[in-house]
Amino acid sequence: MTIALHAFDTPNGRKISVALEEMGLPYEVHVVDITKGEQHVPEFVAISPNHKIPAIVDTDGPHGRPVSVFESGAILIYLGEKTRRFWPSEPLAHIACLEWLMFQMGGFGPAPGQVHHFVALANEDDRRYGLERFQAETRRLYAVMNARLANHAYFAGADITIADFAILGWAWRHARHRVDLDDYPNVRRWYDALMARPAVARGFAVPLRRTA
Ligand SMILES: N[C@@H](CCC(=O)N[C@@H](CS)C(=O)NCC(=O)O)C(=O)O
Repeated sequence: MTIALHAFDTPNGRKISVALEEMGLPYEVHVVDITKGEQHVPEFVAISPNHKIPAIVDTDGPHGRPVSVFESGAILIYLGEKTRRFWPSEPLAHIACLEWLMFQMGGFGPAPGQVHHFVALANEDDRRYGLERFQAETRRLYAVMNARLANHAYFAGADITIADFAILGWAWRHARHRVDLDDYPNVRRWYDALMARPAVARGFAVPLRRTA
């Protein structure tokens, strides 16, 4: 059984490499260089119809047949169900895991992603409104996370879940969206605890970009 991970070196790609490492699943990387338009190649679009990374192909899917999955949240849930790891069965933790996974997919990803876009614009007039709007929203989301982590070790409670991997992928880019984690001490504590895990380090180290 091998899982093919089609991804690039971005927050949404890293969520999945971290989860695969933490779950101990065998996988191989297929780099999809989105800076070169490889997300539009028909073979990739066949498994990711929205033309975006990440996507996976599991040769050992349901009924023992290959299956492809796109959308990082769907991939994390698929892997959680497959392994029964980082995917709590206890009902309250299960609900919390889903809540914080959806929080990431719906907000803490789209908002900092816009900061990454506007920050890169050279023209100050073009960037000002968008940067102010999405930086404010991104910082508001960090404050929400900081409040949650004031009395929970991880987003779904006492244990690490796929919601943490989802949020970590974006928190990993905090400097790029101009957030100082020291302004959010509970997020800082959570971030440092996760980044200290060997499997998380492997998930961030696996090459998702071609060197040559
Ligand atoms: N909701 C999607 C978002 C995926 C996404 O935005 N991927 C970006 C890289 S992080 C991408 O492939 N961008 C290429 C493009 O937009 O052309 C998910 O979570 O999987």
